Amino acid sequence: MSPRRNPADMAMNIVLLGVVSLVCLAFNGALVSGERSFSIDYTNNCFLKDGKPFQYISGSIHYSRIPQYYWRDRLLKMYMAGLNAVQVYVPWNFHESVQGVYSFTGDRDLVHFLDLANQTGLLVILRPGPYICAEWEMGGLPAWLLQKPNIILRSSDPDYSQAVSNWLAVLLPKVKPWLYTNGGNIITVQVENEYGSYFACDYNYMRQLQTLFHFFLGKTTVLFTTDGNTDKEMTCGSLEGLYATVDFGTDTNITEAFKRQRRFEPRGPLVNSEFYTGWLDHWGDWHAAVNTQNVTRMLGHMLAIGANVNMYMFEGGTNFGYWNGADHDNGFRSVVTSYDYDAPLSEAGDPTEKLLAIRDVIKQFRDIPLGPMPPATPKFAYGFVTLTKVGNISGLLDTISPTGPVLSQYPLTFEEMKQYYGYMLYRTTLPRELAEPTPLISPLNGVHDRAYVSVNGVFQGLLQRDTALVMNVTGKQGDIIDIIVENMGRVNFGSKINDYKGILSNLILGRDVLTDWKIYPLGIDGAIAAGWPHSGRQHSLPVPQKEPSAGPTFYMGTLPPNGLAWDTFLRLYHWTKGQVWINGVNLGRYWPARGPQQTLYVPGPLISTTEPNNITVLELERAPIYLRVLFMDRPQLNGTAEKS
Ligand code: 6GJ
Repeated sequence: MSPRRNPADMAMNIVLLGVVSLVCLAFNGALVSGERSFSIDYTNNCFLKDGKPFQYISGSIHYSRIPQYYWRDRLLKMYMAGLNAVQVYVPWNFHESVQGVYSFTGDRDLVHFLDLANQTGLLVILRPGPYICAEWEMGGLPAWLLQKPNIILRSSDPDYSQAVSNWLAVLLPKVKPWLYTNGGNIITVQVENEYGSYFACDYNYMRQLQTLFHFFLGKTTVLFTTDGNTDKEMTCGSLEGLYATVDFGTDTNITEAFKRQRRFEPRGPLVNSEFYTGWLDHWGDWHAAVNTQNVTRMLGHMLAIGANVNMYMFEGGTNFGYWNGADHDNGFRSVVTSYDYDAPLSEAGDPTEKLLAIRDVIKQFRDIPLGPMPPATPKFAYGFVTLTKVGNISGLLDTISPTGPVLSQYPLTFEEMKQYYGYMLYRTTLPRELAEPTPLISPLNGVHDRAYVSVNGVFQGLLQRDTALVMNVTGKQGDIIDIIVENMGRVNFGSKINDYKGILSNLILGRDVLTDWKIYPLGIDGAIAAGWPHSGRQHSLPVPQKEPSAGPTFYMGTLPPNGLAWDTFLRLYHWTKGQVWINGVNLGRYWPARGPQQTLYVPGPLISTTEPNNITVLELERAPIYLRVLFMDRPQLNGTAEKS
């Protein structure tokens, strides 16, 4: 039990910390000649921007979680809230999903995002990883790295190092012109991400990264690390030559945390790189929220002592498609589609009471822009749409698996199949008559992550990583058993980030090991982006089903145009779990049966004002009898979570 601290001592500590730091802010450094500079003043314990003391008040925003159309809107709201900087992750896998194929256009146009931030008057704290955590798929690392079975990620493993070097050789030259000293707005660059939280503690890896960052960005670039608020994390995560910063939320003692930073950086600015304004949700959690008063009280405290603060998150956004990550602490827990994070700007970019309260704090420390806070974007309740059944996955393989199956005696992983996201069909036949319910077992917990089991097209149940390793099957010898496996997002934190997906070890049915598999890659997104199932189909009138379909089944419908393309929120009342596409765009996963998220954010720009809007739903378990979905004008993220 640590001795209780005398409040007077604590107050004195805060005063001392503050005085030392405030000296810097009062210091009128000689203004260097007109050239731009950004550096650390180790004498006066602050950053210097163009030779003058600088304190950043920053917020995290992830361009990969916001449609490009809305980037300027969110950035302007952050600027009007009084921020002078934004902190930005670069997810490697978002730009190199396929090895050697790079994408920096549209919603991946990083340079455009940097330019918009610059135009908006915001500096940038760039965090290019290469690992970023962020509740993002595999912490931003591309899954194709796992093609080397024993790769040691986030280390000086030669294959990992080579891939990192190749990636940074593409990325860093793109951002170099945007460094503040080169006329851009990037003031500091983070190396790795909380490396001290990772088991490897490989200093050679960190030195390799330091060398690469200096090589591509220049040796005067201010490089830093961020680690959790413990000595162990700061020890393994920091490196000579990289400025060590700390992160902590409202449950932490500020003095203690910055004292810890001082143990690693005796001189230099105080920095909290991730001050948690909210928190994330996993499927099955109760919706997370962080008290606004606690946020504003601590923010005021840190700013008062001259600390530099980045609020994580300021605008969270959405894990569209399959981009959500997962944690593996008490078992596998997949992060929900919404990254609202209870942040000052909502998932849809709406200013919240928390933002206004934070702005009131910032006003005490710096002039904030004159003028009104831009309003929430308009929302519209487009109402109900009734869907019609298209068919189950097993019956649609000509369309969604045109290349046909790969034959293998034993199951292959997603990575071995070179399909990294979404769903995979594993098919074989029953080796014998199973008149009585017979256990289908994953003895080594090898189903990653969820498997939907059908026999001759009839859904019989599911297996689930860590929690459902056995289910019963009946059928006749030679019947076809289809197992559709869902990748629910790769672990993004800790030692289990090398998160292979699919059927990783043999399944046993009764006393037989199931073999002789036909493994179908499922190109669902490609088929839907190409217009399936709406193209070339008569829109049959929806007929209420006598029995709701069970098992992985596609449904389709259209939302008629009404001249408005406003944000909306899709509620799938009484549906179970699945995926939604609108006009070919994958909105992400829904799981109202587990919650807490009950609605999916639909950005207005996805909606056509003139053409029917194509809706495609893949329901994995059980659809309601009346195949209706509802477009609402408000989100519901805190639905009752079924505790299971
Ligand atoms: C940060 O560490 C991370 O750097 N963080 C979280 N970490 C989970 C730790 C569990 C013991 S949750 C929210 C943030 C982001 O993941 C951030 O990328």
